[in-house]
Amino acid sequence: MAAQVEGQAQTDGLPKGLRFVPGYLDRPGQEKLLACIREVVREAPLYTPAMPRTGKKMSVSMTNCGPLGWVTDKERGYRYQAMHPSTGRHWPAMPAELRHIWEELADYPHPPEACLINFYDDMAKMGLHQDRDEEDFDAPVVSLSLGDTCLFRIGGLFRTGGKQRGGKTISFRLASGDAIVLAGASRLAHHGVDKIYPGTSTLLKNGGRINLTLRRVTRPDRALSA
Ligand code: MD3
Ligand code: FE
Repeated sequence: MAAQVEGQAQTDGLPKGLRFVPGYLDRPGQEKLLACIREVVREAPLYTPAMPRTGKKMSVSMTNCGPLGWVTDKERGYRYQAMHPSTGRHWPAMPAELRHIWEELADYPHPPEACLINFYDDMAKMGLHQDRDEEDFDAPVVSLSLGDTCLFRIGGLFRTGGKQRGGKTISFRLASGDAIVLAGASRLAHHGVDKIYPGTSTLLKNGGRINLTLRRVTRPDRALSA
């Protein structure tokens, strides 16, 4: 891990609870997962979400699989819902492959409820933000990267959130097949994607990057039945 962390201080500011697993999926594993994602996208097409209030479109396109999916629009803002916003259909089921990855990495006794699929073209980025639309922050978030490498940035722990964006951040590259597990203190850290490095992977024929985030949304004791 240290070898892939850029900058002077390789652990300073790195939130506790973040586990970086470079090369978690080998090439055949990446291809198998990509085939699952292609099937999901066929049923639940990628769309470009809009930011709350301003209605400004994100540069990343998205879809989901699993019982719940993360969405945003101008009127209703960030939330989880059971239906795709343009097709009005339920999200496709969580592929077994993804449930297995969660079991291997999450160290959490309940299954994931949402897999957000982000697609980045060469120009796309994601500003610093926290993931706090979930009810259950005790569950980790598990992220998998496919395709072109990106420059990922993460800050320290901001207990109350929102007010300390000036704090130190560290940046490192996420390449195809890399996994990150965000547990404990790192679960509420600010993070974002500053840029994509075009042409760094041959996995996606037309280039770009896919990020999958596996998430628990509801508290297990109040879980929706699937
Ligand atoms: C740190 N996605 O979908 S993945 C997101 O590469 C998101 O598409 C980025 O941020 C991407 O919300 C980053 C790594 C990641 C995911 C969730 C986190 C880092 C996180 C949740 C809390 C802290
Ligand atoms: Fe996020």
